[in-house]
Amino acid sequence: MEFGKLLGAKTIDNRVEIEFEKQDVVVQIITDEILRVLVPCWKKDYKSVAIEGNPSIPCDFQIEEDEGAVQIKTASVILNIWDDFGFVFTDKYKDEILTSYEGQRSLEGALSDEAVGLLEAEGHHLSGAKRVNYKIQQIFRLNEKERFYGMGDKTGFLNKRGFAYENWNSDIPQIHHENMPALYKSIPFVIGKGPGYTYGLFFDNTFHSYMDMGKESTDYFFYGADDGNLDMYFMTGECIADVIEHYTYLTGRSPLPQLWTLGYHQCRWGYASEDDIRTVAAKMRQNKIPCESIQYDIDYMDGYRVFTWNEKDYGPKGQLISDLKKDGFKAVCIIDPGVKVDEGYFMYDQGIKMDYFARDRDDKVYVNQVWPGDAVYPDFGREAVRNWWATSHKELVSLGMQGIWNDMNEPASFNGPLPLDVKFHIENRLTSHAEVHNVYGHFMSMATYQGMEEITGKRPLVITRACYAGTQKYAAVWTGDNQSVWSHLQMLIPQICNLGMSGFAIAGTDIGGFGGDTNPELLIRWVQAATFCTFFRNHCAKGQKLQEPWQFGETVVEIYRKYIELHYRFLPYIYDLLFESQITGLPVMRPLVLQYENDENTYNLNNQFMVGENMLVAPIVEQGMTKRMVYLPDGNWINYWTKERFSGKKHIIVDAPIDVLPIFIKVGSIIPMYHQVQYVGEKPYDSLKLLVAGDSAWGSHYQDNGEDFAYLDGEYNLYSFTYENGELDVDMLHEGYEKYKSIDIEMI
Ligand code: MIG
Repeated sequence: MEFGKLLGAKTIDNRVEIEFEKQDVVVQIITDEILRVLVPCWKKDYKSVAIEGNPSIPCDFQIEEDEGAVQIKTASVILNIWDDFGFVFTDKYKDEILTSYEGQRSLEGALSDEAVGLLEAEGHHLSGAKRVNYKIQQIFRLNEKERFYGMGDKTGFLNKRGFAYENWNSDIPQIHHENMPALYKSIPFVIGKGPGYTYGLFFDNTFHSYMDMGKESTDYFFYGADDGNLDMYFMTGECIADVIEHYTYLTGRSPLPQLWTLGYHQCRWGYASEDDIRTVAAKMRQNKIPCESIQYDIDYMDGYRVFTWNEKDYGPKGQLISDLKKDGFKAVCIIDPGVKVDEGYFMYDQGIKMDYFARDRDDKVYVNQVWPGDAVYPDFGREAVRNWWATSHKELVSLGMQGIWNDMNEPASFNGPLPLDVKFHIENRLTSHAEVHNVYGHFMSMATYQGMEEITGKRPLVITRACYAGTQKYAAVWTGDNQSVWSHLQMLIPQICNLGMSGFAIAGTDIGGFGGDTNPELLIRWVQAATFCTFFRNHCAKGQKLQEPWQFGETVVEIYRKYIELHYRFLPYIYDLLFESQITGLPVMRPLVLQYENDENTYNLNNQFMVGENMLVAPIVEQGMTKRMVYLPDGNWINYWTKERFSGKKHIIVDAPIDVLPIFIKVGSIIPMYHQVQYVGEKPYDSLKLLVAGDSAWGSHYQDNGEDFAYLDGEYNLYSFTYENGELDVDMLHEGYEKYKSIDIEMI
């Protein structure tokens, strides 16, 4: 990208258009803390998929022009730009935060264009070895101490420094290892943390993009993309939490879910009939393992035709669902995007008639293969197609379906990748797969959310595998096809924490591992580590060892039950955090660095996490381990099980035999808990228990009907609790819902 000399600048409303000899740049002042820097080399009026509406808030800014330089100053940031699009962001004290790198990338060891061509022809569209200058590219100076967080579901560790990634939603059934360039999701958002500064960078471009966070060089990091604009949102903040708040202000927040969706779910790809499902459901209740749903994977459909029911193996429509409902089970089923090519099948016929499927370069409906064999791809970027898809959920809902799980929406394909020139739309604009690929899952989730909201009037449960920045407004996520290996249990913590710092407050992994055979120890340690996940599901693949807890004997059942029960006891705490998340964008599961960011011990802490601000969890994620080192940050902490007290800022060794998940409660906090149930709705949650940590403690709590949108009209309660001198004081910050009959306390 070439810019040349800076010639001048003009201000129009909140935009500063900077003219260079070769390529103009637009700086848009979104808020005092958020600046958008757009290099419109592709489209000047690009309408974001991630950011809906106009996020700009009028604010004062000053602009100063000097020869060959422009300075833009808000109350919080100063941006200086000069010739050749050199720039530096500083804070209001003029301390440097982020600076462009003026040198070239060092491409030693890079492949020739010819070699890259060969690799790509072979289908290596994620060739980590490919080192070229990208059509769209921005290089930044790298501080020796800089660390990076966020970036969605990328594998590896909490801190992304020293690794390189790609954004190209990819169905990867092979084992996910720590060096993987990409998985299912593209969230081109990173939080940078250097000595004394914090910032966020969101690159709003849906084409295949690349983020090298200091792997190629220790001097710089860079962003690259195959096409589109260079469209960067720079966010400043005093701390990581500020940056997350700004990012989720732009791209949206995970909406409050229905309470039951946060409970435990059991699944298997391979429950082949209603008998399988009935048996598993019955065993859940017999074994007294609380459970909300046995989720229906692809076999419930008739020949993998979406929105149909396999009556042969799953019985008459609606019967199984309504039978299980009597026992408190909610129904959740999978819906893939691929529509079977099959004349006479309503989805295919309707879609063809209405021209709702993507077309190839010759304008023929594009066909690839997925589960139903030959299949076509709905063009979800169009509103009409989304409306059609949304409405298509009606029959399933009338049968009792309460949640939808969207899979294969990278989009996945069995007959080679979809060519980049397959024609899709983004709203009314015709474009190609190259631009739509990374937002295909986003638009599908949007359609599903819309359908479930319109049809049920409840808060939709949509779970998606593929997504883009901003999809958190419509869907919860799971991390796809992990495997039953210890390294994937270890990865759960950084992966869920980074998804959380990327806006996805509702997320989980397949407990026990999806591929491969799990074993008793691994399954137990997994359910323990996942106890505070907001999407809490055991799932595994066809052909693998059965993975319900009772497959592993009575001891496993007992320990497994203990942690499912613990999850249910702490449901109000998890729910409270999701309520707060709508205001702050913060997740439930947080890395320690989010709360204690000036403490060096937290910078690279991959094996423990916080639940909100008041609970610290340190799971065992290594085979054979029964003790572990735990870092307790500033403050005083109480071991939840032993009640032992510790002062923080130190490492301790804690016992963790197979039935123990080490949990520490922060002194001074009050944590709400519910009584034990077998499923949400079994008994009314009409009483609350407060876990009071210390002689003087404070907490708050949110309560509503847990189902619909009445809370938006004020039908909720917000409590504030103060415990002092042996007495609990309850203050109603908002009163609009039936209050608890009793509130008890348990001192810890
Ligand atoms: O190609 O529907 O990640 O959870 O069980 C496999 C079958 C397709 C992949 C999902 C997994 C699901 C499976 N699906």
